[in-house]
Amino acid sequence: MADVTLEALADEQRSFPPSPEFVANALVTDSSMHDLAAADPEAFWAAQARELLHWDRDFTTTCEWDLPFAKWFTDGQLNVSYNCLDRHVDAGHGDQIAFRWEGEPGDSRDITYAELLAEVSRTANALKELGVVKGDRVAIYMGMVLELPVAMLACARIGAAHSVVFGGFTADSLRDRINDAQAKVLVTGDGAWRRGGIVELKQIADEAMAETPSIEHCLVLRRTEQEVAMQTGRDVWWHDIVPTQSTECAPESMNAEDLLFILYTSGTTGHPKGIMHTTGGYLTQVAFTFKYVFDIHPDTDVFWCTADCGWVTGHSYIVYGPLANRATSVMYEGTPDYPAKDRFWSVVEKYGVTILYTAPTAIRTFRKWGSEFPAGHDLSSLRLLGSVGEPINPEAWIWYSEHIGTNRCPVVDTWWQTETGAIMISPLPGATVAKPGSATFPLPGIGADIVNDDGNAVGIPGGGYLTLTRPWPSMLRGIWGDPDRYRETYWSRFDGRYFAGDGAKRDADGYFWLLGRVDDIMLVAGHNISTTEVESALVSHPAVAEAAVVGKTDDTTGQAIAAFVILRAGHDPSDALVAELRDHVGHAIGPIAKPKSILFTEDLPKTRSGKIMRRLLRNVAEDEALGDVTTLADPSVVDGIKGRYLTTASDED
Ligand code: 6R9
Repeated sequence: MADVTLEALADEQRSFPPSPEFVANALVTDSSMHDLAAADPEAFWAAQARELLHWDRDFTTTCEWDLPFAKWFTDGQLNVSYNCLDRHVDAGHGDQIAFRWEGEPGDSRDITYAELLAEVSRTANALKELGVVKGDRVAIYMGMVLELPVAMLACARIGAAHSVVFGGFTADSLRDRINDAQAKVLVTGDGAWRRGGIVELKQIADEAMAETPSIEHCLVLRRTEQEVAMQTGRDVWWHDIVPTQSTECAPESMNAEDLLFILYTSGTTGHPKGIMHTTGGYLTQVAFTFKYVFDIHPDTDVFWCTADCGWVTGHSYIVYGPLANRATSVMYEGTPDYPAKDRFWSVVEKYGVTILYTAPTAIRTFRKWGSEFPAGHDLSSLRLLGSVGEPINPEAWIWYSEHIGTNRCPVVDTWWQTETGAIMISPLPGATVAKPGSATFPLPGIGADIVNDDGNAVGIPGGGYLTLTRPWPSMLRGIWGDPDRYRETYWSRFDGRYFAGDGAKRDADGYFWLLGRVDDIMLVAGHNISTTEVESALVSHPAVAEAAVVGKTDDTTGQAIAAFVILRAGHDPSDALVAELRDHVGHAIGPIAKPKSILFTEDLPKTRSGKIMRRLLRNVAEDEALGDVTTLADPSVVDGIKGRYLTTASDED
């Protein structure tokens, strides 16, 4: 990969060391943990596994590596729900609040560790009554209600694997996921609140269940209270079967390599991949990263991860990481703009949130709406901020740090994937000097490297493909039912290395910068140009809230850059602004990176987890059919852009 954009950002880099106030109470303040792990990564993980978790039976082997299949702590035994609940209650923390739940309509509920344990045990007994046994799969299709983590933990308690399907997916998506996993029970709700309206979960589930022969029962939670159809013999109300169960349910002692869950990720093509995560290694790395990346002090912190439990971020940092560490977390049911654009900040203020973990798409949207929304609330409880899901543009990082963190809070930009299970590249907030836009360094015990097309390490500085060089405890154990696809997708591109699909570079100081999916990287006049860097250059202009760029076929340069730009409040589209933005990018990166066309738009096509879908913009730019749009959050967005692109996009020069 040519390094045309590599030096460009160098003089814009600013360094943010953690403040002395933060360092004074931080768990990690120097490089000793990195050094310890580097000396013997396996011994390091074995020590973490024993320190952070309770094992019913200790393990004698740490890692068995039969490339591409890894096993961790194989002969150890443990139960995930015991580690998340019972041991804290047994240690006298039963009255500590596990979740401070905020409903979208404004209702709320606190649940203590003791209450959560009781609720999980009752639900586990109810699942047993519905015929679920160890080794079965249970599909969960719910909104962000407390019963969603309860259902996940209930599965873990009895040794059934869960497959959570995001509550915004269609009946077809739900049906395909149920059938692929052969789930026996579906847990859902009557409906879910979304911006004051109801998502008809049960109705959608009924449509899906018309073609899912493996489903024997459907457990239905009442939340939105509209009429729903209940099929006799198959469908059971939660309130009829759960509350009457015993609160005693012995946790099943599981082997470390037993399946904990399947989570489907769409990938770029074809049918979704059921990513498999197992018990001991997953919980070890999730507990470790939650503790040290978020510098958790369980007696005083209030942690809030704004993701949905339908994504891996929700699995690892709403449910398993926080509970394994006996944290108190906020869980919020709704969207950031309901009933008003300050909802997040009112939640932070109401619960005294100390650590906030959200996504760049949200941060860019807040920046677009304007700083008056956070400014109207007391955010002084915050002490640490996190970002996940996409590269965070330096400008968005700085806005987050200034307007949400009021220049006091470190920002941790955390790189990881559904497949990695837990955070892989991230600052340790009390020890790492941050640079806005860089995820900084691999965590202790993680091996990451950047290679070129031939698979050779590119050195420092240098750019190319991000790879992982050795197995890690929470790595995916495969794709459900498809070992060949597992090998082919992740382990065939570079010999002996895991290929993440992301481009990356290291600057002269060795900091990692994620450059976007390699499928999106543009080839202009023989130079590889990363989408992330051009988008970040656009976002660094004061008029720009958000930008997406794609390569479009061009007679002279092979590909030319087509940009789609959302303006910040108070700025209007004009030809003069197009020229100004092109110059701005040329100045920031180099003339070769200037977008050939710029289209102003109100919205961009995004996945339901907020990632920009550049593939669809590429189709628009090339005037091609759109292809698969099932993972799109709002399909009308692309049609809108398409109509305007074909009539107004002016190819300059
Ligand atoms: C956790 C999650 C994974 C892909 C990943 C990368 C992008 C996530 C990022 C980031 C740059 C970060 N990504 N975090 N890119 N910086 N801090 O998002 O999992 O939904 O599987 O997506 O997201 O492209 O490969 P998942």
